[in-house]
Amino acid sequence: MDKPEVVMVGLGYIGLPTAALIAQNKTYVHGVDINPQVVETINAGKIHIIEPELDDAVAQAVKGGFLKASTQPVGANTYLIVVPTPFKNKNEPDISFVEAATEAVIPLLKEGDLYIIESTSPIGTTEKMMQLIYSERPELEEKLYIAYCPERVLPGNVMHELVYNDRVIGGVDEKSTQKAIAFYRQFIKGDLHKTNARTAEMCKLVENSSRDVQIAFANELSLICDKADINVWELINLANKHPRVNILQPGCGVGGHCIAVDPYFIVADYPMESQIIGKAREINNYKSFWCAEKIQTAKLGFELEHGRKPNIALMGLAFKPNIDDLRESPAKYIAQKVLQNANNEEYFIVEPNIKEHKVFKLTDYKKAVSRADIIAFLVAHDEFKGLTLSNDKIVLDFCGIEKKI
Ligand code: SAJ
Repeated sequence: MDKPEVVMVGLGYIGLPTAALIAQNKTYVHGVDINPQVVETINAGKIHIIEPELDDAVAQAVKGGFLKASTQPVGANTYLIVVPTPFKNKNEPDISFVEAATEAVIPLLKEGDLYIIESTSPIGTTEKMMQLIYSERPELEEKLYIAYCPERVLPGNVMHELVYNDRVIGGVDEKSTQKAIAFYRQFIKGDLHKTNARTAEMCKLVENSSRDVQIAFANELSLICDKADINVWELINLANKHPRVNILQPGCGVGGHCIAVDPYFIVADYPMESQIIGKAREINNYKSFWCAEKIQTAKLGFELEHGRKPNIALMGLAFKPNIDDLRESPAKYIAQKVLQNANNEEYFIVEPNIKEHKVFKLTDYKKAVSRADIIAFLVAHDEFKGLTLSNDKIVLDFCGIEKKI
């Protein structure tokens, strides 16, 4: 491989597709990951995550010599930081991976280099990293370009959205913003909107918090409608006939590694001000607990009525429909909670998008539905739509499969 122009630190769900996209453009990319197995897999032209079209993109990039992975960064012109920002203590953002990635590239930086953070980060992180860089390399002060540019791709459609979504790009100064825009312009067909680093950081958090708040509204309605004996699906459909109303769908809670996480980055730093954002998180978390309780109640009711233990089907484990990703999944949480209270009932755990799971014994969805007395729909996978269910089944439709309560 020729001298890399780009170093990509973090080869996960966003870093690897982005590296492949840049490499497809015949720009040399040196990918870095702390996991040697990930590095080995990528260098073999293979991938360690499931994402449509990513396998071909990585295979081509590696074969063409434009993408190489390693556990260590090397010198380049542009450094992209795309590592996770998990939680520490009680829902506080942990930027130690961003710090470690930055520390790893600091010795390699030279005048005129571009350093970009894409990782979801609390407000002020880019400025903090700038201070860290200049504290160790004071001779580079004002001589680097430093910017924040969050990703906003939807899992399952990453390769398309990476190219066509608009991006928000915020430098620590105007020249950094311009330099980062020129970099992304090479690969991205969506519009590139310029701002400052703090606004770009907040923008990412706000996008996901906005969706979380809107889903919380739908989930709150589902709790009210359950008590008020109103079909929430019909209600939302009717309310959405208003030209300026667009309510989202209730479900069994909010999952994934973004929407259920990012709002806490605002709440942790601005707890007094972020009342709605914090409450939305509580409502969406409570909705999962409520679903588990509903299953428990249905189970006890069945036993009282029939004098025997019911068979129970839990339909879906993924964090949203038609994917195999179980990270932060409310359906998985509900299954765990229900199984903790198991008392000799027979359970059928269903997840058509995965073959096997190390904790849950999986059952085919048709078999589960035919053998169960209680069917709890947790995820609206396509396979579950249009199933014929006999009238003697108790159906708990948490995700709108039947659009009946
Ligand atoms: N959900 C509902 N009701 C709805 C819509 C979603 O309960 O009406 C639930 C889903 O079942 C799931 C959760 O919300 O559990 C999140 O799913 P999602 O499809 O809304 O979002 P993600 O997490 O797959 O991706 C989001 C996207 N952000 C926004 O739509 C604002 C994506 O564009 C971001 O790039 C991604 O987060 C990220 O990486 O931050």
